Amino acid sequence: MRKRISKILITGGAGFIGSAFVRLLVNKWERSYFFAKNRNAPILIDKLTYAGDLKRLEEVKGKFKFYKTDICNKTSIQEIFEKERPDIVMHFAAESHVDRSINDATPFIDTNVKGTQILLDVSRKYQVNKFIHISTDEVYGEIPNGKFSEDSLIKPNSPYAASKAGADLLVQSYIKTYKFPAIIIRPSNNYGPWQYPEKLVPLAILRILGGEKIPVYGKGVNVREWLYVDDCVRGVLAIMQKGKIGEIYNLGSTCESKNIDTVKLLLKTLGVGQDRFEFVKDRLGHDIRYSLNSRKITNELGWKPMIGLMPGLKLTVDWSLKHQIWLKSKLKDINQFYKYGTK
Ligand code: NAD
Ligand code: TDX
Repeated sequence: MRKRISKILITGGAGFIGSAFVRLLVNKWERSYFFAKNRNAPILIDKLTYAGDLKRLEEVKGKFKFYKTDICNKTSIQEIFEKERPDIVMHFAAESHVDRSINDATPFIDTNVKGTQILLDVSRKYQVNKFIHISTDEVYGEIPNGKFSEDSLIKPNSPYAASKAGADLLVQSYIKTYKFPAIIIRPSNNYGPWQYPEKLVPLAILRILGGEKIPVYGKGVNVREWLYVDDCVRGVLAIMQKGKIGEIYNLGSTCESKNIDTVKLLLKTLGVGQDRFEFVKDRLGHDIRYSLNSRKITNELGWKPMIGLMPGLKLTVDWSLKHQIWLKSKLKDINQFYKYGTK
């Protein structure tokens, strides 16, 4: 008998990381005989907020099913589950930008906490086999020295991080209370093609392309662990396929860099002067450093990051130069959000 391929439902599939995961799935499985026979195309749910964009999925057009809906709309989510009966839920959908959460936490609580709870309830009702929750390293809070392991306490600082931590706690409560088959993944800072240019790396590139300077918060000493998005989604796929139910997996690159160094590397890659940045007012409550111990996924599942920071930034700059129209199409929204000229 021919093996049936799992039906995978992906929330936030039109977002930066979700779309990279969809492209990986489709490109990987397109080559598979079973995929072709069974036609189990991935099912995407996305509200298409300012951050969602189907252009990210043009190269796999026609190879997924798309529902434009809000994960907070329980009726709509139930209808989709009733119709599609997914085996696996990959939950990427979220409000994802720290600065926006500092301006207004409301959509963060709605989508990240309430939306996750609705998705958990509907997934439980329809007895999915696996629920993969995409969390973040930010739930642990900041760590001036050392590294967070999966056993570290969560101590989120920004409203964004608090909303993601709330979601993690809900997932863990469902695992314990209902033996719900979930796994939590905590990736570090992602960057790469199709990232919305509100985040440091694409924003910096956009500013340089516009002849402006890169705004660096505070003194630029905050450290982030940079993970190229293709490495991230390979890790997510490995966890989806082989991860242990009920577990948490950190997903980091070990590529730590101070913001000022990251910006200088970018300036070098872009081939412009090293002075094309300016220090601006610091982010409120700015976490000084994130750093993950990701030995568990490497030891248990054999995943390792393959793209270092220099080559990753080079790939990102090359992609950005070819996709300037897309990046610049977000300029109005970015300027409206940041309001003042140089940000
Ligand atoms: P993103 O902002 O690029 O994409 C989020 C997607 O979710 C968008 O397509 C948006 O339209 C959709 N969405 C938002 N609210 C929704 C709702 N209520 N209903 C349905 N869809 C909705 O985010 P991203 O960078 O791709 O992040 C994906 C996930 O990974 C998030 O859960 C985020 O917290 C997590 N994460 C991101 C990073 C990073 O560096 N970008 C790092 C660690 C973890
Ligand atoms: O203009 C800027 N200047 C600047 O100095 C921006 C946008 C950021 N920064 C700094 C703040 C951070 O220290 O750069 C660092 C990275 O900032 P972001 O790109 O906003 O990411 P961060 O706040 O670290 O959060 C990211 O990683 C964890 C993602 O946005 C989250 O979704 C993810 O969970």
